[in-house]
Amino acid sequence: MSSGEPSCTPPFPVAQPGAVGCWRCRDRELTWGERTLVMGVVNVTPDSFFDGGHHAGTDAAVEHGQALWAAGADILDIGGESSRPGAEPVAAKEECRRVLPVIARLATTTQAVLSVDTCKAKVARAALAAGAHVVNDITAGQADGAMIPLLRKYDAGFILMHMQGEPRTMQADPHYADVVEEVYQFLAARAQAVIAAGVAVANLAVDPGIGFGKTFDHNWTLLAHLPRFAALGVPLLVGASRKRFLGELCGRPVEKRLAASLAVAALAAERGAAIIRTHDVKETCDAVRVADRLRSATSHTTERSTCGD
Ligand code: PMM
Repeated sequence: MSSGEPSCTPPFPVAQPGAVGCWRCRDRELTWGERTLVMGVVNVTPDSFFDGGHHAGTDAAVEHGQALWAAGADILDIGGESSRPGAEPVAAKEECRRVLPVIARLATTTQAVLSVDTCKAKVARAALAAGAHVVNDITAGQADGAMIPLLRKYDAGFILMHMQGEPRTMQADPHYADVVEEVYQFLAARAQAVIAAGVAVANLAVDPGIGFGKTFDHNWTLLAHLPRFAALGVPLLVGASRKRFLGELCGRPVEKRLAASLAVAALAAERGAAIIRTHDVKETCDAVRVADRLRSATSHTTERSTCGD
Protein backbone atom coordinates (compact mmCIF):
# COMPACT_ATOMS: atom_id res chain seq x y z
CA MET A 1 0.00 0.00 0.00
CA SER A 2 1.47 3.38 -0.91
CA SER A 3 1.43 6.29 1.52
CA GLY A 4 -0.71 8.21 -1.01
CA GLU A 5 -3.72 5.94 -0.47
CA PRO A 6 -6.51 6.96 1.93
CA SER A 7 -5.62 6.08 5.48
CA CYS A 8 -7.33 3.22 7.24
CA THR A 9 -8.92 4.11 10.55
CA PRO A 10 -8.53 1.42 13.18
CA PRO A 11 -11.86 -0.24 14.02
CA PHE A 12 -11.25 0.30 17.72
CA PRO A 13 -10.45 3.41 19.80
CA VAL A 14 -6.89 4.65 19.37
CA ALA A 15 -5.06 3.85 22.60
CA GLN A 16 -3.47 6.42 24.85
CA PRO A 17 0.19 5.94 25.80
CA GLY A 18 0.36 3.61 28.79
CA ALA A 19 -2.86 1.74 27.90
CA VAL A 20 -3.46 -1.56 29.67
CA GLY A 21 -5.53 -4.36 28.21
CA CYS A 22 -6.30 -8.04 28.18
CA TRP A 23 -5.16 -10.36 25.37
CA ARG A 24 -7.56 -13.28 25.07
CA CYS A 25 -6.03 -16.53 23.84
CA ARG A 26 -8.67 -19.30 24.11
CA ASP A 27 -9.03 -20.07 27.84
CA ARG A 28 -6.01 -17.93 28.75
CA GLU A 29 -5.85 -14.18 29.32
CA LEU A 30 -2.70 -12.10 29.48
CA THR A 31 -2.73 -8.60 30.92
CA TRP A 32 -0.58 -6.41 28.68
CA GLY A 33 0.68 -2.88 29.17
CA GLU A 34 1.48 -3.20 32.89
CA ARG A 35 4.45 -5.56 32.82
CA THR A 36 6.13 -6.26 29.49
CA LEU A 37 5.44 -9.85 28.43
CA VAL A 38 8.28 -12.05 27.23
CA MET A 39 7.87 -14.58 24.41
CA GLY A 40 10.59 -17.23 24.23
CA VAL A 41 11.50 -18.69 20.83
CA VAL A 42 11.50 -22.48 20.44
CA ASN A 43 12.57 -23.28 16.89
CA VAL A 44 12.21 -26.94 15.95
CA THR A 45 14.07 -26.37 12.69
CA PRO A 46 17.42 -27.30 11.21
CA ASP A 47 17.96 -23.88 9.60
CA SER A 48 16.74 -20.92 11.73
CA PHE A 49 19.24 -18.05 11.71
CA PHE A 50 20.32 -18.28 15.36
CA ASP A 51 19.20 -21.55 16.92
CA GLY A 52 18.65 -23.68 13.79
CA GLY A 53 19.55 -27.29 14.63
CA HIS A 54 20.16 -26.54 18.34
CA HIS A 55 16.96 -28.30 19.41
CA ALA A 56 15.64 -29.79 16.22
CA GLY A 57 14.61 -33.05 17.93
CA THR A 58 11.44 -33.28 20.04
CA ASP A 59 13.16 -33.97 23.39
CA ALA A 60 15.68 -31.16 22.97
CA ALA A 61 12.96 -28.70 21.91
CA VAL A 62 10.73 -29.64 24.85
CA GLU A 63 13.61 -29.26 27.30
CA HIS A 64 14.47 -25.90 25.77
CA GLY A 65 10.85 -24.73 26.06
CA GLN A 66 10.68 -25.88 29.68
CA ALA A 67 13.93 -24.03 30.44
CA LEU A 68 12.58 -20.82 28.83
CA TRP A 69 9.38 -21.17 30.86
CA ALA A 70 11.38 -21.66 34.06
CA ALA A 71 13.44 -18.59 33.13
CA GLY A 72 10.30 -16.42 33.07
CA ALA A 73 8.72 -16.67 29.61
CA ASP A 74 5.02 -15.77 29.57
CA ILE A 75 4.60 -17.17 26.07
CA LEU A 76 6.51 -19.84 24.12
CA ASP A 77 6.56 -19.49 20.32
CA ILE A 78 7.07 -22.86 18.67
CA GLY A 79 8.10 -22.85 15.01
CA GLY A 80 8.74 -25.63 12.52
CA GLU A 81 9.55 -23.54 9.44
CA SER A 82 12.41 -21.06 9.29
CA SER A 83 11.55 -17.58 8.04
CA ARG A 84 15.14 -16.34 7.82
CA PRO A 85 15.96 -14.49 4.59
CA GLY A 86 16.38 -17.01 1.77
CA ALA A 87 14.63 -19.86 3.64
CA GLU A 88 12.83 -22.45 1.53
CA PRO A 89 9.21 -23.35 2.41
CA VAL A 90 8.50 -26.54 4.39
CA ALA A 91 5.52 -28.85 3.66
CA ALA A 92 2.67 -28.78 6.22
CA LYS A 93 3.19 -32.47 7.02
CA GLU A 94 6.83 -31.92 7.96
CA GLU A 95 5.99 -28.75 9.91
CA CYS A 96 3.38 -30.74 11.88
CA ARG A 97 5.84 -33.55 12.51
CA ARG A 98 8.26 -31.02 14.03
CA VAL A 99 5.95 -28.89 16.19
CA LEU A 100 2.99 -31.01 17.31
CA PRO A 101 4.74 -33.32 19.80
CA VAL A 102 6.59 -30.31 21.25
CA ILE A 103 3.37 -28.32 21.73
CA ALA A 104 1.57 -31.32 23.24
CA ARG A 105 4.30 -31.89 25.81
CA LEU A 106 4.78 -28.21 26.68
CA ALA A 107 0.99 -27.96 27.17
CA THR A 108 1.12 -30.55 29.93
CA THR A 109 4.48 -29.67 31.52
CA THR A 110 4.34 -25.83 31.59
CA GLN A 111 1.75 -23.14 32.28
CA ALA A 112 3.05 -21.00 29.40
CA VAL A 113 0.73 -19.57 26.81
CA LEU A 114 1.73 -21.53 23.70
CA SER A 115 2.03 -19.92 20.29
CA VAL A 116 2.58 -21.70 16.99
CA ASP A 117 4.65 -19.80 14.43
CA THR A 118 2.98 -20.82 11.17
CA CYS A 119 1.13 -19.37 8.20
CA LYS A 120 -0.58 -22.65 7.26
CA ALA A 121 -4.12 -23.28 8.57
CA LYS A 122 -3.53 -27.04 8.50
CA VAL A 123 -0.59 -26.70 10.89
CA ALA A 124 -2.42 -24.13 13.03
CA ARG A 125 -5.49 -26.40 13.33
CA ALA A 126 -3.41 -29.37 14.50
CA ALA A 127 -1.39 -27.13 16.85
CA LEU A 128 -4.57 -25.71 18.43
CA ALA A 129 -5.88 -29.27 18.86
CA ALA A 130 -2.57 -30.17 20.54
CA GLY A 131 -2.93 -27.31 23.04
CA ALA A 132 -1.65 -24.09 21.40
CA HIS A 133 -3.39 -20.84 22.42
CA VAL A 134 -2.01 -18.41 19.81
CA VAL A 135 -1.23 -18.42 16.09
CA ASN A 136 1.74 -16.26 15.13
CA ASP A 137 1.32 -15.71 11.40
CA ILE A 138 4.09 -13.79 9.62
CA THR A 139 1.68 -13.23 6.69
CA ALA A 140 -1.04 -11.73 8.93
CA GLY A 141 -3.53 -14.34 7.73
CA GLN A 142 -3.02 -13.60 4.04
CA ALA A 143 -1.26 -16.82 2.99
CA ASP A 144 -4.11 -19.20 3.78
CA GLY A 145 -7.81 -18.34 3.50
CA ALA A 146 -8.71 -21.05 6.02
CA MET A 147 -6.76 -19.33 8.82
CA ILE A 148 -9.30 -16.70 9.90
CA PRO A 149 -12.33 -19.05 10.31
CA LEU A 150 -10.11 -21.33 12.35
CA LEU A 151 -9.08 -18.55 14.73
CA ARG A 152 -12.70 -17.50 15.12
CA LYS A 153 -13.72 -21.07 15.96
CA TYR A 154 -11.03 -21.47 18.62
CA ASP A 155 -11.13 -17.88 20.00
CA ALA A 156 -7.34 -18.11 19.67
CA GLY A 157 -4.83 -15.30 20.03
CA PHE A 158 -3.62 -14.05 16.64
CA ILE A 159 -0.42 -12.14 15.89
CA LEU A 160 -0.65 -10.07 12.72
CA MET A 161 2.85 -9.38 11.42
CA HIS A 162 3.94 -7.13 8.57
CA MET A 163 6.25 -8.57 5.92
CA GLN A 164 7.13 -7.15 2.52
CA GLY A 165 7.47 -10.04 0.06
CA GLU A 166 8.21 -13.58 1.24
CA PRO A 167 11.14 -15.02 3.20
CA ARG A 168 12.88 -16.48 0.13
CA THR A 169 13.31 -13.07 -1.53
CA MET A 170 12.24 -10.40 1.00
CA GLN A 171 15.70 -8.94 1.60
CA ALA A 172 16.54 -8.62 -2.13
CA ASP A 173 15.34 -5.02 -2.48
CA PRO A 174 12.95 -3.80 0.24
CA HIS A 175 11.39 -0.50 -0.73
CA TYR A 176 8.92 1.90 0.91
CA ALA A 177 7.91 5.51 0.26
CA ASP A 178 7.22 5.86 4.02
CA VAL A 179 7.95 2.71 5.98
CA VAL A 180 6.14 3.76 9.19
CA GLU A 181 2.99 4.85 7.41
CA GLU A 182 2.87 1.81 5.14
CA VAL A 183 3.43 -0.70 7.94
CA TYR A 184 0.87 1.11 10.12
CA GLN A 185 -1.74 1.15 7.34
CA PHE A 186 -1.13 -2.52 6.61
CA LEU A 187 -1.58 -3.55 10.26
CA ALA A 188 -4.67 -1.37 10.71
CA ALA A 189 -6.21 -2.75 7.49
CA ARG A 190 -5.46 -6.37 8.42
CA ALA A 191 -6.91 -5.83 11.90
CA GLN A 192 -10.00 -4.33 10.34
CA ALA A 193 -10.34 -7.22 7.87
CA VAL A 194 -10.00 -10.00 10.43
CA ILE A 195 -12.42 -8.24 12.81
CA ALA A 196 -14.90 -7.91 9.93
CA ALA A 197 -14.45 -11.66 9.38
CA GLY A 198 -15.52 -12.33 12.96
CA VAL A 199 -12.28 -12.47 14.97
CA ALA A 200 -12.56 -10.59 18.29
CA VAL A 201 -10.37 -7.52 18.74
CA ALA A 202 -9.41 -8.98 22.15
CA ASN A 203 -7.63 -11.83 20.31
CA LEU A 204 -5.34 -9.59 18.24
CA ALA A 205 -1.73 -8.50 18.57
CA VAL A 206 0.31 -6.63 15.94
CA ASP A 207 3.98 -6.72 14.96
CA PRO A 208 5.87 -4.45 12.52
CA GLY A 209 8.01 -7.43 11.46
CA ILE A 210 11.56 -6.30 12.17
CA GLY A 211 13.85 -7.76 9.48
CA PHE A 212 11.02 -8.97 7.24
CA GLY A 213 11.53 -7.11 3.96
CA LYS A 214 13.29 -4.19 5.66
CA THR A 215 16.70 -2.59 5.27
CA PHE A 216 18.92 -1.59 8.19
CA ASP A 217 17.43 1.93 8.12
CA HIS A 218 13.84 0.68 7.83
CA ASN A 219 14.29 -1.38 11.01
CA TRP A 220 15.62 1.57 13.00
CA THR A 221 12.91 3.88 11.71
CA LEU A 222 10.21 1.40 12.74
CA LEU A 223 11.72 1.02 16.21
CA ALA A 224 11.87 4.80 16.56
CA HIS A 225 8.13 5.01 15.84
CA LEU A 226 6.80 2.17 17.99
CA PRO A 227 4.34 4.47 19.83
CA ARG A 228 2.47 4.87 16.52
CA PHE A 229 1.89 1.10 16.35
CA ALA A 230 1.09 0.86 20.06
CA ALA A 231 -1.70 3.38 19.43
CA LEU A 232 -3.56 0.68 17.47
CA GLY A 233 -4.77 -0.37 20.91
CA VAL A 234 -3.88 -4.07 20.77
CA PRO A 235 -0.69 -5.59 22.20
CA LEU A 236 2.39 -4.62 20.17
CA LEU A 237 4.97 -7.37 19.69
CA VAL A 238 8.58 -6.63 18.74
CA GLY A 239 10.99 -9.35 17.59
CA ALA A 240 14.49 -7.99 17.10
CA SER A 241 16.40 -10.67 18.99
CA ARG A 242 19.87 -11.23 17.50
CA LYS A 243 18.75 -10.03 14.06
CA ARG A 244 21.15 -8.96 11.34
CA PHE A 245 20.66 -5.18 11.70
CA LEU A 246 22.09 -5.45 15.24
CA GLY A 247 25.10 -7.30 13.85
CA GLU A 248 25.53 -4.61 11.21
CA LEU A 249 25.40 -1.87 13.86
CA CYS A 250 27.80 -3.46 16.33
CA GLY A 251 29.92 -5.54 13.96
CA ARG A 252 29.08 -8.80 15.74
CA PRO A 253 28.16 -12.31 14.55
CA VAL A 254 24.82 -13.74 15.64
CA GLU A 255 26.14 -15.44 18.81
CA LYS A 256 27.53 -12.12 20.09
CA ARG A 257 24.41 -9.97 19.71
CA LEU A 258 22.92 -10.48 23.17
CA ALA A 259 23.85 -7.06 24.58
CA ALA A 260 22.45 -5.23 21.55
CA SER A 261 19.29 -7.39 21.68
CA LEU A 262 18.74 -6.52 25.34
CA ALA A 263 19.20 -2.81 24.65
CA VAL A 264 16.55 -2.98 21.91
CA ALA A 265 14.22 -5.00 24.18
CA ALA A 266 14.39 -2.39 26.95
CA LEU A 267 14.01 0.54 24.58
CA ALA A 268 11.14 -1.10 22.71
CA ALA A 269 9.36 -1.85 26.00
CA GLU A 270 9.83 1.73 27.03
CA ARG A 271 8.32 2.88 23.71
CA GLY A 272 5.17 0.80 23.99
CA ALA A 273 5.99 -2.78 23.02
CA ALA A 274 3.79 -5.06 25.13
CA ILE A 275 5.50 -8.32 24.12
CA ILE A 276 9.18 -8.93 23.37
CA ARG A 277 9.99 -12.02 21.29
CA THR A 278 13.42 -13.32 22.23
CA HIS A 279 15.85 -16.23 22.15
CA ASP A 280 17.28 -15.15 25.55
CA VAL A 281 14.45 -15.16 28.06
CA LYS A 282 16.27 -14.82 31.38
CA GLU A 283 18.29 -11.78 30.32
CA THR A 284 15.35 -10.19 28.47
CA CYS A 285 13.14 -10.48 31.57
CA ASP A 286 15.71 -8.41 33.49
CA ALA A 287 16.03 -5.87 30.69
CA VAL A 288 12.29 -5.27 30.37
CA ARG A 289 11.88 -5.14 34.16
CA VAL A 290 14.18 -2.12 34.12
CA ALA A 291 12.09 -0.48 31.39
CA ASP A 292 8.85 -1.27 33.22
CA ARG A 293 10.09 0.19 36.47
CA LEU A 294 11.28 3.35 34.79
CA ARG A 295 7.99 3.71 32.91
CA SER A 296 5.92 3.29 36.06
CA ALA A 297 8.05 5.89 37.81
CA THR A 298 7.49 8.42 35.06
CA SER A 299 3.93 7.95 33.88
CA HIS A 300 0.39 7.25 34.99
CA THR A 301 -1.33 4.17 33.64
CA THR A 302 -4.54 4.63 31.69
CA GLU A 303 -6.92 1.85 32.69
CA ARG A 304 -8.65 0.01 29.86
CA SER A 305 -9.93 -3.45 30.67
CA THR A 306 -7.73 -5.74 32.71
CA CYS A 307 -8.15 -9.51 32.80
CA GLY A 308 -10.92 -10.74 35.04
CA ASP A 309 -12.92 -7.49 34.94
N1 PMM B 1 10.94 -13.30 13.71
C1 PMM B 1 11.30 -14.54 13.32
C2 PMM B 1 10.33 -15.56 13.24
N2 PMM B 1 9.05 -15.34 13.57
N3 PMM B 1 7.38 -13.85 14.34
C3 PMM B 1 7.02 -12.62 14.72
N4 PMM B 1 5.73 -12.36 15.05
N5 PMM B 1 7.92 -11.59 14.79
C4 PMM B 1 9.23 -11.76 14.47
O1 PMM B 1 9.99 -10.77 14.53
C5 PMM B 1 9.65 -13.05 14.05
C6 PMM B 1 8.68 -14.09 14.00
C7 PMM B 1 12.73 -14.75 12.94
O2 PMM B 1 13.22 -16.01 13.13
P1 PMM B 1 13.63 -16.68 14.55
O3 PMM B 1 12.48 -17.56 14.90
O4 PMM B 1 14.85 -17.46 14.27
O5 PMM B 1 13.83 -15.57 15.54
